[in-house]
Amino acid sequence: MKKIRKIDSVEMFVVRIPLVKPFETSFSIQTHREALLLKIISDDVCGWGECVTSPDPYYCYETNATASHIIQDFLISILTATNNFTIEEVLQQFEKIRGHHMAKAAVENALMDLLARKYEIPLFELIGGQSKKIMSGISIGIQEDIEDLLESIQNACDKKYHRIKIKIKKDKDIEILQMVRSAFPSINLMVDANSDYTIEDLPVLKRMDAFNLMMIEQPLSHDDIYFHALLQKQIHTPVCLDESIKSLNDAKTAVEMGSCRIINIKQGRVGGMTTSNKIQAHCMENNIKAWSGGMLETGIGRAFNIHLQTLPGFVLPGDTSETARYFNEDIVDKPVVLQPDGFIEIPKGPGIGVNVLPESLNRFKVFYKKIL
Ligand code: OSB
Ligand code: MG
Repeated sequence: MKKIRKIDSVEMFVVRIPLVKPFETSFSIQTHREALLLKIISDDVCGWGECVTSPDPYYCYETNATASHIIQDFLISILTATNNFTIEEVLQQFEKIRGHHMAKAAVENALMDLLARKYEIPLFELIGGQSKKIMSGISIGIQEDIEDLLESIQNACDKKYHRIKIKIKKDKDIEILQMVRSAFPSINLMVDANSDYTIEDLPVLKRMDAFNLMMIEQPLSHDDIYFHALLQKQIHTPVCLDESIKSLNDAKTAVEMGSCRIINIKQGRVGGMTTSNKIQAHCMENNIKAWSGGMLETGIGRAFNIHLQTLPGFVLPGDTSETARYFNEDIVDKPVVLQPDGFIEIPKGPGIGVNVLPESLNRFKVFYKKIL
């Protein structure tokens, strides 16, 4: 069992990086990625983690402020109270804190990177994955103008993205899908509603069956599992859950109830790589397809998502896009780029394989605190 001896230092940063274009969903318009980062050092080895929270609680209840509170006032004290520990042991202790999976994931991620670097292996090896090319996927925000949407889809096709997801919301759905499908009859297409509908909207959700979509992601409430099961029984298009799955137990419940045929595993949302690994294994055993979601992560979180997809349950392309799709400049040394066939290479080297650039970190930094 790979162990960490003792935590020597913990630092927290918040960086605020402008997006190349605002990103609109049914719940917000984002112009920047404001990311809370953790740097943990043990025996001169350093690991980085990124928290997938935002400043606001519109995607889920956690925010940068709640994560900062939970990390500083609870999680780090658990870490410093033990020596010679495995990550599983730490996670077991984290369980006494209810929820706050994003805060927990940030700490777990930093420990994962640190542990892989300590043993000089790439992160995918630490989690038991197989080296391979990673599929790409792009998530296109809600566009004011249909021409802009069609152009973004064309650009994504030209880059050979393996699947295209478009954000929808009530009254910005059927008409848009008709236009997209007539312009692009055969692309791998899916939609993400970010919880904008209720079961009363069944008629409109049924109409989406006409568009040969790979799936409808999170149509109903962010905390619902029951009504998604009713919905899945009445539509042909696979339902994919995102917001509703915050833990292994949620995934088991959804599978048991038939609430979805696909799960979007965001490692940052479910508490980290370890839980994601368990969820993908559970999906495989139950014929549920999984893919890796994104939260507009910087190069740090993006690298974790890439390594995660070396596990066999990740059978569908995820929201893993090029760095340049979101940022002109990032805080790590290796941007994510698409190969001519649309695949992504795992960054080489120990740990997550990318390194934080101190100068860029400093330039985008809006907050810093030495916690330990
Ligand atoms: O619902 O998947 C989502 C971004 C922020 C919050 C929620 C979601 C998203 C995305 C973009 O769809 C995913 C990405 O490219 O990182
Ligand atoms: Mg989603």
